[in-house]
Amino acid sequence: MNINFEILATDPHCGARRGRLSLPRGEVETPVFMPVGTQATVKTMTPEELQSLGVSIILANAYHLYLRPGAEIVQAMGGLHQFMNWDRPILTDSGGFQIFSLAALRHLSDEGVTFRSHLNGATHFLTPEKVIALQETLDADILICLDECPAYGVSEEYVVRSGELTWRWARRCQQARSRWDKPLFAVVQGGMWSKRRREQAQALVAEGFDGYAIGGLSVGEDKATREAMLEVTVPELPHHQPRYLMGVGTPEDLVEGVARGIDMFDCVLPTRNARNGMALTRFGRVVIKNAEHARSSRPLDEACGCYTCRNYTRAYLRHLYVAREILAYRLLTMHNLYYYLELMAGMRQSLAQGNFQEFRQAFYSQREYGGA
Ligand code: PRF
Ligand code: ZN
Repeated sequence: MNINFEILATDPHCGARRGRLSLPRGEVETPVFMPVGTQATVKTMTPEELQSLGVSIILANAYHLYLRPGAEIVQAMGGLHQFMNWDRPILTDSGGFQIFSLAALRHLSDEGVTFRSHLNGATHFLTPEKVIALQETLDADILICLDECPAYGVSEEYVVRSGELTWRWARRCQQARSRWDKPLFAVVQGGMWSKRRREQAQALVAEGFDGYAIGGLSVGEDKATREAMLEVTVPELPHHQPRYLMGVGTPEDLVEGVARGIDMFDCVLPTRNARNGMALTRFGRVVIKNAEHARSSRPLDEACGCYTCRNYTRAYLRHLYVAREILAYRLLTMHNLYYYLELMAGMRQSLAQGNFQEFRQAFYSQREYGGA
């Protein structure tokens, strides 16, 4: 398929660009943050709440839905969108990463990967062909190739052989597609070796995918290494196609990723941290259980327009969190997602107006001098 991705503006001082991805289920303005809905739910949020936050696309995970409830059940319920009552686009990750991070007793062969379910220990065998069929059965809007994400710190030799496997699997994913109307992204691996990143990107680009994901980052490396890997990988990718940085990250990672030419992001950080009592704000992190908030009549952030900040004090949020009330997780998730979406919207606006560098500077000075 020829993916419908339009570049609307670029920044002359860095790789940042503003774009629009048009999919049958809706338009996605980029750069975009995709909230993580691993198990066909963005934890604690209803689809209506996500829509009111301005979420245009979410992520789901083929591996998790394959294990539970099973793709046949989702299909019988009318597909993933009808099942979860979300009618906007969904990108499904292949599960490549989860198999390597969650499943027990993995065995890799050229043919595919055998592993034990992290839920009940049952043995499963997944191939590139099965993973594509799975994502088509779920009726996802963007599909991701099966890849191997090498652990941080493995040898260069391992990364080379693993990268060749990821490339062969990507080719098989490409051939296995029966629904050509669905964009398929390949995953660039290559560990922390610039040369291997470049080679892997070139080899995958030669096969002609609809977009490119950058995997194997935020696995233990420092920020400078992560940024260096982006700087060598992105220039190898076609300008006119979307680039997706998988599972990365912090607000700084989003700003620095955009500056290096990334269009799409996902990360559990805003939703997971919310459930751990951490709010992310323009000024930095707020640990809501801290005693300093016990009598605070301030919201998390005075200037935040989210439902939580418009209606609740830190004292109340702290009380709910300490008492383990479910509302605490909901209210903090709502704030964190609002903050991430606002940050992306701010970057898109600054790119459209030609002042992304000023936006980037303001982002850092707020964090330095703001104080939470
Ligand atoms: N591969 C896949 N999904 C992923 C990753 C990867 O390397 C990562 C690494 N940060 C997150 N999600 N398929
Ligand atoms: Zn807020």
